[in-house]
Amino acid sequence: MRGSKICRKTKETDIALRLDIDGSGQAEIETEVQFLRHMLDTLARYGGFDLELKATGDNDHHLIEDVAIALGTAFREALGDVPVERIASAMVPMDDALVTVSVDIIDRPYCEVDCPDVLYLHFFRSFAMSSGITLHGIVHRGLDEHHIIEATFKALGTALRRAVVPRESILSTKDAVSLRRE
Ligand SMILES: [Mn+2]
Repeated sequence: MRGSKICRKTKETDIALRLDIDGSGQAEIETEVQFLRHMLDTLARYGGFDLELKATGDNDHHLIEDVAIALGTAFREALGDVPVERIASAMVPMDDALVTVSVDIIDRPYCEVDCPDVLYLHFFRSFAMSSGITLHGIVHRGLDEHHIIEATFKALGTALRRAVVPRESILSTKDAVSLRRE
């Protein structure tokens, strides 16, 4: 099992997180923001990750940002040095919304995601920066913000599930690219 545990406590937030990348999509999430719970549950389910999270914060911005940082850090640690498929995409429809997410699991943190909500845009950016992945998200169409954000989390989970599949050798024209900071 590729997994990791993170405890992250600041004056603003208190987060305990356990992530198993080779899980079965089970999430146990305790936090006061109902929509964040719903999105993390969606991410875990579509990603095939097992995720346990307890998080409190002094406001929604700090909570959502720090959960994303903890999750990204856990993701990076859980992957370790095992070569993976790296690049994957998923296009996900959800009622009126149609969203594509593409990821590259490589130490080139970048985030360009269309997101109608600034807090969840912050989530995606913080996740990309702390995990080190390249993350793009395109909203092809959509009317309902909830559907657009939820479709983006489904697409992110699906793309990550495809990208973390182990492979025999490292996919790169460079030599070994390690995700671990030495
Ligand atoms: Mn912030």
